[in-house]
Amino acid sequence: MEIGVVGKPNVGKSTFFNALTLLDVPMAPFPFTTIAPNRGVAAVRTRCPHLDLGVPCTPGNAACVDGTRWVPVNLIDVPGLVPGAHEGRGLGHKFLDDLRPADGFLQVVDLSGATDAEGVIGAPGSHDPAEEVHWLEEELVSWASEILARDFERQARVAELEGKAAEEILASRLTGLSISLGAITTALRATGFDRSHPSTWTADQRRTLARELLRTAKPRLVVANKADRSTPEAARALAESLAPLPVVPTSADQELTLRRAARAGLVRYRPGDATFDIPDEGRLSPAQRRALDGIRLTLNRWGSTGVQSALETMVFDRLHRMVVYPVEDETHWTDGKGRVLPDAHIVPIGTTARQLAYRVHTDLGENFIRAIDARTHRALGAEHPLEPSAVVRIVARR
Ligand SMILES: Nc1nc2c(ncn2[C@@H]2O[C@H](COP(=O)(O)OP(=O)(O)OP(=O)(O)O)[C@@H](O)[C@H]2O)c(=O)[nH]1
Ligand SMILES: [Mg+2]
Repeated sequence: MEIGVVGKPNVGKSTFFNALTLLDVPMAPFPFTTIAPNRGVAAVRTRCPHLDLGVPCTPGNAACVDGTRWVPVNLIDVPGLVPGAHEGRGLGHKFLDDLRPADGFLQVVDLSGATDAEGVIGAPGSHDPAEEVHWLEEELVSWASEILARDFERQARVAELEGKAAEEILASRLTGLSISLGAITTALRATGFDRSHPSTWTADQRRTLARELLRTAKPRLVVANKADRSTPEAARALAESLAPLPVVPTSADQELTLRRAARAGLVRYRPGDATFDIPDEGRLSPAQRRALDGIRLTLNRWGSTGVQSALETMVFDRLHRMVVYPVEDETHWTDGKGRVLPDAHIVPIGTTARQLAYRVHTDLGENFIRAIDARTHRALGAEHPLEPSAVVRIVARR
């Protein structure tokens, strides 16, 4: 799974990305600091099932800290997008194409309203962050419409002659865009267009379809950043004007400071926490102390820096994902080497036992006999949808 961090220049995308990945990509108070996409690994939290088993786990892909599993999620930080990006403005065309594999978009905006459409900093409140959410959606729709449009009519006519459904043509046009056939069907139904004659669709209709496809297959969440320079009232007003799009206020800069300070042993802080503590005040410089005082104000006012919760809201609420744990031994919850709960997989809610088998290994999927729920020891058929946090043994023909 991959999530794109998008937005206009200078709103704090790279800071947000660095806070979540603890990488060191360049950040600076001017537009177009990022000129090529950055890829990194963030993590979402979930309660580790080893707490139910009563035996410590031996995590492989996802660290376990005090009973919380940190399950990896890929992030892409792209350069700032400006109005006209889909026509190639500010190299926008290339950056949009870098977002093809993304399953969803976190759009970072400057909640304090100090950043204009080109990323130039002005007075707080001089720009309405809702505006860029609207124009960025139009850029994304234009970009997706163009992908649909290329050679569409000719291909659609050929497909009609061969008796293929519109879904098939769309799926072939959209390969590499991480849009499932299910999402295509849903989007197409929502438009009500004539599915047997796609060659008759107008450019306007294709745009409507592109909009529907993005809505279905690429969920968005608005990260209202620089909250430390704004107010909860401003966040509420933005959320109201953008509803039903979810808005999560953040202070990426402060989350990054906290994570770095925690890594250096200067504070005790777990990402997402509402507080931190300082084991040894004497180790802090006056500047560090001032920064931490400022962060405390944010935490008191907003509950957390919001960064971890923005990512988790995206993964669990917007992308409807859950975490499941395949094991080879349903009694001890171990793999073949005796490791307890070694792997955590993020999968769509509703994933069936056989689908999980395929994810673990194609052979397991093809030779699937049944699965066993390690909590209840009940057998699960191929089409049985798994529960969040399920621990499952897959039984396959050898
Ligand atoms: N006050 C405040 N400043 C922030 C916050 N997050 C980022 N900044 C500052 O905003 C400026 C831009 O940050 P970047 O992370 O480089 O922004 P970007 O969106 O990646 O910018 P481009 O790559 O140029 O598009 C830097 O000076 C950051 O320190 C925040 O939460 N609060
Ligand atoms: Mg950047």
